[in-house]
Amino acid sequence: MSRADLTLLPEWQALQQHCNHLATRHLRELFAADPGRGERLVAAAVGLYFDYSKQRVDDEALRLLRALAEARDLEGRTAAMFRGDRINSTENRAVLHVALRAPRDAHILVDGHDVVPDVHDVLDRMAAFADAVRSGAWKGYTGKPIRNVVSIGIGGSDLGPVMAYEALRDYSRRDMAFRFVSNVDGVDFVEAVRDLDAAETLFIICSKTFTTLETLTNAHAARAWCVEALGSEDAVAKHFVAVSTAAAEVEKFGIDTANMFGFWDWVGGRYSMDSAIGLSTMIAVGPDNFRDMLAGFHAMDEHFRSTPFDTNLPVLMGLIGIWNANFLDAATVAVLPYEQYLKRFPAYLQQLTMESNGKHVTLEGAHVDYATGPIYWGEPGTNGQHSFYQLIHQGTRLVPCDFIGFGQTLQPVPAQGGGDQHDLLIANLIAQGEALAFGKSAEEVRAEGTPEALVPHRSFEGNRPSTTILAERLTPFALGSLVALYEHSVFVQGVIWDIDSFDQWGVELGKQLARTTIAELTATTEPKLAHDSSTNALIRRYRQLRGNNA
Ligand code: G6Q
Repeated sequence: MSRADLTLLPEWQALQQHCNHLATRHLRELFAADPGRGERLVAAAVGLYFDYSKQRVDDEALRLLRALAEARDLEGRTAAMFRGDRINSTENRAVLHVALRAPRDAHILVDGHDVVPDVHDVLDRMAAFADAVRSGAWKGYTGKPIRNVVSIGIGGSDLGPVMAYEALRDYSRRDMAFRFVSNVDGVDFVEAVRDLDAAETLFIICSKTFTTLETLTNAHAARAWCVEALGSEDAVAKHFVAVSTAAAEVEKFGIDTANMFGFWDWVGGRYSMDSAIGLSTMIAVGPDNFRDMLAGFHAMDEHFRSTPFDTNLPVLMGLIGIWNANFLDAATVAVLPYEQYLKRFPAYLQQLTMESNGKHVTLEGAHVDYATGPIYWGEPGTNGQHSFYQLIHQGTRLVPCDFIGFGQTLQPVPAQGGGDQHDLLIANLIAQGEALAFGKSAEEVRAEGTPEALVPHRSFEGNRPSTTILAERLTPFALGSLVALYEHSVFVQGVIWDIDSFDQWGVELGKQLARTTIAELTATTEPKLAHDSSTNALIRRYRQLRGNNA
């Protein structure tokens, strides 16, 4: 049987049947029938407590999901990834972000070459450079130490560093400014540098290919800004470093490859925050904290590759995602960190999950006849509670939620009336999961004395699934383990769906399309347009608005 025939697998069909049966049972019933459910349907590893008891699964659903994973050879595919096989088949590449956090004494071979020493060479060079910048030993062109770091990159070369910097801000050098520029909208660059002294500013140009339009455009703007402020081209050597796999392109731009930190084609952009792409993170938090983060990633890698499916966090998360997306027909997942430092985590996960699993053909190129990657979105709690939670509680769509919280805050603030503001935060997290699962029946609403006309409006059906992830404290280690949890859960789902989670042809398309249009927008004489009528009209309208034809 071809791997494309997912929905014909007996395990899939058994899941479908079981789902039809389970659909009639409310989470209230599942909890009532099994008083220990809340302590049984949990798993803990690498400092993360993972409560999936409020998902609409039972033991049989979980057993069938594990059987499905076995039928799709999840174990074999995982081994192939860790072994360095070229599992990114459409790009003919190995997928080895796990090598980025492998300890020094590990051995991981790509085409017979052990990549672990290469990884540690770069990490050591990054650490030496980060220390030099942090200590002031690295001087700018005029002899001043660096106080501002501006990381320029986009997509996978931006979202990870931004997220990690925000997440680990409490561990960062507060006497330095860290800024991130990604958008080709000049506003992004101008606002990032407007109050900075070029003599104290280091630009890190992050681009795997070093050909990305946005990044190169912003890098050129940065270079012009720096050279103008410091009065010499020679300043570039002291104020620009590059992170890339493309040494020739870096040189072409004018950055000495001695100031380049490399990585490899077996690191996908969205899986690269723990490679040299994380140089800004390392300068912000220091090499020791960066290594703690890598240790968190690695601990989750080891847990993932060696733990039986029934207690394996990424496997559970991935399989529950399959259940929700394919059997309960949920089109989205809301990621709701009750931790302000994780405010960019949902944006980061959007790329990780949607660029990886937003695919409609199998590895063999057949069109899938099942849903693949759901839409990920979210905001930190409690902010979201005052906006979109309404739809999650009482709307007509099923929105499975991931709640993420920590036992200890990094910023204790005594709350009026006792406790800490953090207790209020986590009380909200726990209460939301409870309300989503159990709802509030019409009888309960009536019993509160609600007028009959309002009872339907104030009732909550409940039965809305969520997972709650708790950890002790947001440390670099915890961040690494959390990111790796999602990375591997994405992989698990890609294996079940039989898609290439590591290519991104949709992004490549965007990289090409604008190149033709830009010439038409900026031509000094009216261009001959051969697009569809809407595109032609938009180009003409923009040219008018811009004043080209004036
Ligand atoms: C990530 C994607 C994409 C990529 C950016 C930037 O997996 O491939 O988001 O990271 O397009 O690419 P460069 O790093 O090559 O500039």
